[in-house]
Amino acid sequence: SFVHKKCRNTEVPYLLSDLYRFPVPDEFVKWSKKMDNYAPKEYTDPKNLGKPWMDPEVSSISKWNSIDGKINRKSYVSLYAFDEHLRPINPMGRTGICGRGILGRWGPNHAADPIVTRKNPETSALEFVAIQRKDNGEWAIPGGMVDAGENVSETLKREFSEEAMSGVNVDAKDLKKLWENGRELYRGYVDDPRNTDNAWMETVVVNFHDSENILKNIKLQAGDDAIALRWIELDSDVPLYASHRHFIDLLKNNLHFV
Ligand code: RP5
Ligand code: MG
Ligand code: MG
Repeated sequence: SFVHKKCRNTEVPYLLSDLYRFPVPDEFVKWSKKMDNYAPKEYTDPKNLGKPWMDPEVSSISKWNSIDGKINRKSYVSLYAFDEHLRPINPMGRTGICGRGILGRWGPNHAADPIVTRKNPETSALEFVAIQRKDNGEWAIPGGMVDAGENVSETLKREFSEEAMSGVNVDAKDLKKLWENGRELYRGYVDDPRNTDNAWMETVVVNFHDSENILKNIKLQAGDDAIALRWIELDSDVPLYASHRHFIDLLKNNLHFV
């Protein structure tokens, strides 16, 4: 069964910090397995405190495991439990660091990942739009966080627009057809390098196939936190961010539409 890995990496410090994760061997990831020497450091990025997208302290949040006004605090994985400080516990197990890290929310941090595909007119290979992330330089699906009060279907389009079309209005650009036939591939946990014992990424992954070659007439361009953009073949083995390789594999097993 699945064991998260990228959020246990002890080779590099935690993103934008000089802190290293406490090493957690594979067989000790599950909380049910006792690990007496487990002593993860506590980290919440000080630069983010007070930002509008940051949660307040746990003591002022009451609607765990539910919809809390405009914020979805439900996990797609399971009901989550709490540690002795009343902080949500990562349902996939130990990560070697506690606190919120660089993430804004305690518990699940919801994102959306649009996989936009085409058949390359010259090579006939199936390709998807990938962006290069500014934070760690890895290639990734152009996804992003669900804003407070936003529907996931809006997040998918907005993030694609911001990161892959440098902010062009996705609806005005005659792109309606592209968004019409989204196919959901995944809904759940992401093995994101930012995850901690108390805060983790979850996402909804939807494939939009450009069967009518609408994007041929539209300028794709890296924007926001993306520093480069390119079409990558589904069959290529370029390393991808977080669980994105898994999401591409799910798509490859679901290609009856082409
Ligand atoms: C990943 O982080 C998700 O799969 C999504 O692609 C991304 C969202 O975070 P940001 O791109 O906003 O940093 O876990
Ligand atoms: Mg974004
Ligand atoms: Mg993003």
